[in-house]
Amino acid sequence: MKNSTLFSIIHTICDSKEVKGKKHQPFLDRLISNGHVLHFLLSQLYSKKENFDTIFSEMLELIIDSYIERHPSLLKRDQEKEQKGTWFLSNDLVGMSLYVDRFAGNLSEMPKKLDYLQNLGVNLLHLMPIFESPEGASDGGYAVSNYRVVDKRFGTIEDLKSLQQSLQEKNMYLMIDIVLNHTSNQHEWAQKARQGDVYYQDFYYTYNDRTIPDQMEKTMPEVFPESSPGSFSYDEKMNKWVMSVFHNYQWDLNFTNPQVLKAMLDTILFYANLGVDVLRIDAPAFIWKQMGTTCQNLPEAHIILQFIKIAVEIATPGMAILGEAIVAPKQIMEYFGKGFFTNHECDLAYNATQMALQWDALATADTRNMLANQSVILQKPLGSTWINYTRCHDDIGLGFEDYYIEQVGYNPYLHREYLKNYLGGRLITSPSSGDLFGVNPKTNDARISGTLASLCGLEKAIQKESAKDIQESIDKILLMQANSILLGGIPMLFYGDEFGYTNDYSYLEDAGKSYDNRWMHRPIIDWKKTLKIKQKGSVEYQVFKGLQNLIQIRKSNTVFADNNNVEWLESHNRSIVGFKRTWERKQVFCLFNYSPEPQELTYYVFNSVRPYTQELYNLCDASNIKIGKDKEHLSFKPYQFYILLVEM
Ligand code: OTU
Repeated sequence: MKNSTLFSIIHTICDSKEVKGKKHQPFLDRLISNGHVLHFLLSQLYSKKENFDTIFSEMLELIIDSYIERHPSLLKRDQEKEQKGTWFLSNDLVGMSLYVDRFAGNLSEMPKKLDYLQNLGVNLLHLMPIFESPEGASDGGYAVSNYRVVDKRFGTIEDLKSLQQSLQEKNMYLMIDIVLNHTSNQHEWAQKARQGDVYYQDFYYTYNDRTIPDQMEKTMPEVFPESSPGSFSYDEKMNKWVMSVFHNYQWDLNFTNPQVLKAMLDTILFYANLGVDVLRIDAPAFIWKQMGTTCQNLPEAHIILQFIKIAVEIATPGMAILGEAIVAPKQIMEYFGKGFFTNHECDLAYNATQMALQWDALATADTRNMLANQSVILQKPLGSTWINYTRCHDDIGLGFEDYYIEQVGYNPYLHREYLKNYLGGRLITSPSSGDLFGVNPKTNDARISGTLASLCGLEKAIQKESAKDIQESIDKILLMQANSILLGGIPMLFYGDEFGYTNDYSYLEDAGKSYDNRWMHRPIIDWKKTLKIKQKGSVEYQVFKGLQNLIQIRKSNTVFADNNNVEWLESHNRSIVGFKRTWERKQVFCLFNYSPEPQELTYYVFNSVRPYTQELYNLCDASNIKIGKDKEHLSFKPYQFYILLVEM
């Protein structure tokens, strides 16, 4: 498209909507300078469509309308974020994911819980899906039947708006999901498709017989092999097969249809105008399908994400995008955008590789696999960041590469078997009480369910009434949290973990949940139990206080902001892993002992700072440690960690 043509389209739409003059100049600059990029991205997807020009104009209109609708207070917030530089890299951010109903009852109760969260240090709130979803099975809200109506279980859109207000007043941030890949089969589009409406059948992938589904299933991995085998379901009413990669009630949206992208972009910008600060794009790896492939991580999926990102940058620039791509390590990296689109795809991604590797280290007392994988993880571009976490609402997948397992001398098959047995509750000698999830006998694949505390041994320790084991599990919980809180990126806690909730087996009584053991680690909070965080010496007190202290340390040292300033260390002890973070005139050594035994680390690790100091300041307990001779050792208790500051 010629410049003149593009600019004239943009000016015509803007003029007709009174978007002109000085007041709108920053927006117009963003629109004009990104117009070609939008056009280029969209044309890669749909240029062969007859009505491509109309589609492009409609997308522009949507972007302009969303800007017009943006509330002045949000425009101001956009500006403030812009002035902060890249606001989400800050060491001040700490998040928590929670289910509104299971944590607080409903949305109108949430503002009352903000003091509790702030006291812990949390200032970014991730609400698990709250938009309308069917009453029975709904995959915890990830089967959306209406993207604009808050489910009555949680309250109303007004409740959501007033929660956003309260957050904004307290300088806190809001994160919600857009479930982009699929809708519930109860969504209006699906309902119309089932009634035979061809227009809406084209919103999904529908087939008259099994010919194409059979061919496609040959290369598509199964996501939920136990509860929803295969990737297609038969719908009796429609008398057609429909693609349903996740559960059979979650129908995959057909993004080869530009109307689908338009409708989803519209929703995304609607969420942005609710004041959402971070938008979690659910399952982005799956949004484009092609025969003969795994239907994951395809180039077009990245194009869609880039298109969304550029649209958001123009219309509602304060909203950051988090891509929930839980895929192979190298593939996760691609979601930050490549080449021209570096830092213009997803601003944030889950550090799923690191998360799984911490569990690997905990189960084996061997950190070499974690260390080996850093060469990939450290490729993250400067300007994007990680969500670091030990647990979330999903299972733990052992998605790291076999290559590195071999490199450190293990047999990948046996190594994974061991991890599944140890963490998944199949080994009597293991302190962990988790369970296997998504067991696939065809591929021998399985993931792991269980809360942080139960996987760290607290559940079994309490059953055994062993004070020693209880203490050890608390140490493990804090070790795991410390590792992910101090690494570059935003730490995302999972509700309940902040005071050591063990597995909740009540889901087994609920037919809408019993088929999915991920519910064991999605507890219903008993607020009487949270009072125990004030009882000195209690498990809850120790876990909460320990976490609060770690968060405080992160927040009060800018060295923990994500400036790609992480350097992993050679510890010469396979149980101890550590990294050094450097910023301005400060260096912090973070060192973690993943072993149940005491360990030693030679002072050699600190050689680089000897010219500046003979002492290290331990931020964990405000003590000083003298740097000994090379041949002397710094001692670690089982599962102990150090956070050692040096000023230069
Ligand atoms: C996401 O999950 C959600 O986090 C899950 O809770 C949903 O069930 C799912 O999407 C469907 O909406 O797609 O890219 O083991 O790790 O399904 C990763 C399952 C996803 C999850 C995986 C994940």
